[in-house]
Amino acid sequence: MLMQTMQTTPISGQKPGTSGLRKKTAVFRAPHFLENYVQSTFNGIGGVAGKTLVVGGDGRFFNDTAIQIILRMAAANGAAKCIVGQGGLLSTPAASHLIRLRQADGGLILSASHNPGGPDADFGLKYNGPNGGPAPEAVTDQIFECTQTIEYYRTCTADDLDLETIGQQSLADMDVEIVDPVADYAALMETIVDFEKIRALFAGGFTMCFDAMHAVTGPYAHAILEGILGAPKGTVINGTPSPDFGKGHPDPNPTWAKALIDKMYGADAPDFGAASDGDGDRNMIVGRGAYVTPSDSLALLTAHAHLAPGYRDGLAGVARSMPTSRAVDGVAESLGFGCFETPTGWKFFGNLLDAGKVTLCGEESAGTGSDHVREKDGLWAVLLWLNILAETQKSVAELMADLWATYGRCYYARFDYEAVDSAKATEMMHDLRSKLPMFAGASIGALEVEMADEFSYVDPVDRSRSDGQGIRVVFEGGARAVFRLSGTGTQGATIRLYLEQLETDHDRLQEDAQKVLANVRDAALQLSDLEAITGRTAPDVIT
Ligand code: G16
Repeated sequence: MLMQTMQTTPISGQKPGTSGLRKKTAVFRAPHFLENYVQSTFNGIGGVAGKTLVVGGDGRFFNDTAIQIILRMAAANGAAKCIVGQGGLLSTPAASHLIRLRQADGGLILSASHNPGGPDADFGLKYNGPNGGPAPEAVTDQIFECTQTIEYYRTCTADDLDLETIGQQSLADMDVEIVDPVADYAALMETIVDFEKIRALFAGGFTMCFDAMHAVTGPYAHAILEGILGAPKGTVINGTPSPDFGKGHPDPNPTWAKALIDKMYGADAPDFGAASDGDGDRNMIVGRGAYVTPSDSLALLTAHAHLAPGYRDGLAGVARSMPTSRAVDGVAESLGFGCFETPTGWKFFGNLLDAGKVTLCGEESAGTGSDHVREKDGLWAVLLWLNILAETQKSVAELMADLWATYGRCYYARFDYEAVDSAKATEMMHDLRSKLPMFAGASIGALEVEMADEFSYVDPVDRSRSDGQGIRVVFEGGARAVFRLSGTGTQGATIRLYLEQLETDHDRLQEDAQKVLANVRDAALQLSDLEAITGRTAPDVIT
């Protein structure tokens, strides 16, 4: 085996976004692109000599090839050991757990999350630190700096490793252990939720449909729901991971999981429906005729978490990203614990979780999680919901109606304008920013602006500061509009417009969300000039 030092030069466009580096697959496959980024990651974290890394991905096209490249580079950079999911598969939460369980020094997770996969679709890579969580900004900044000065990368000549056979192998002086991607994760879930109660629920005839969207949660859901918990065969649909996700878009929302939504709103709907995304960290929850927004799901889980063994002693606190609806705030206040507001990006929850300030966190982008790992966790959310359904013996619709009757309902929607010309999206945000001082007190249509600003965050643990984290306009009467540019898109810019309206009138808790949000939508479009500047008259996706 020959150790090689390959000359290279910096490649532009290697700045990590909200969650690692995401690009078109063809970009990642271009000469030196992946190698430059992997070496820069190793350099940015102070080298990997003597370290143990977890490596795995969501099984999308190029996953297997990229893993072999990473393993050769890790060996050539002197890593002591790589722990790899069988077949190169690890869901993002399972990878986070494995890093923590094995006290590894970090991990490389190959995924573009909910983005489609395939040679013409998307690929991604991110580094998670020893706490199992996505690298904080200080580390990703360091990695980016290394991408701009890189001169060479290290690799070696070696045959591809057999990723299918569980057990020990070696690559030069590095140990490689291939592990069952599901077993440790399933064992962790059993310590958190009441498997006995859920088993009894299924044994009593409770019905469910879990859509794995041809992505990584298939094997996890088959093993846990149909295997350990005894749900009938067929409960899990689209449960075999495929490199192009069955040519689908593995994003668990009403647009991309429409077949599941139709089933749940049709005759003979099961009691409970759920879906997860490409890498298994997102989730969608839907009851019979009752879609639950991610923000509401966070509030519901917060209100009832104590029913699960893992949270029996109560929660230390909760956290949500700024654009996530304020539904959980009321629950936290009434239960007497803190509610933190962070920028978008799971990495911002890491310090709060590590410091024991929060137990649960969540985001409007279909992510919920807890201190059991340092990533959001789709299947965990589904299992916690099942635990709550088993304990309360109520339907999803009943649980939501109770929650809204107690705390009011935060009607909520997110409008995504995708692949917008980047210059125009930047212009719109720039204009909006410059007009902010004029907004307070202004009347826009039926609404009056109470406060408008650009969100900045100072981490309460390490005092690091993050500016420019979204523009928010709060109106009198519980309405709010938030504008952000996505940090996960791979084509042009994606403008996200988040709309919210709190309703406490008990007679108005079952209205159509889009109708309730019409005033705040109109005000937001007027304030931002979004349609005139971008030329877009409608969002591509509403979730
Ligand atoms: C990632 C991050 C989330 C974030 C989401 C959307 O999720 O981990 O924290 O909310 O992207 O980010 P943006 O609005 O910038 O596109 P995932 O599931 O894509 O890894």
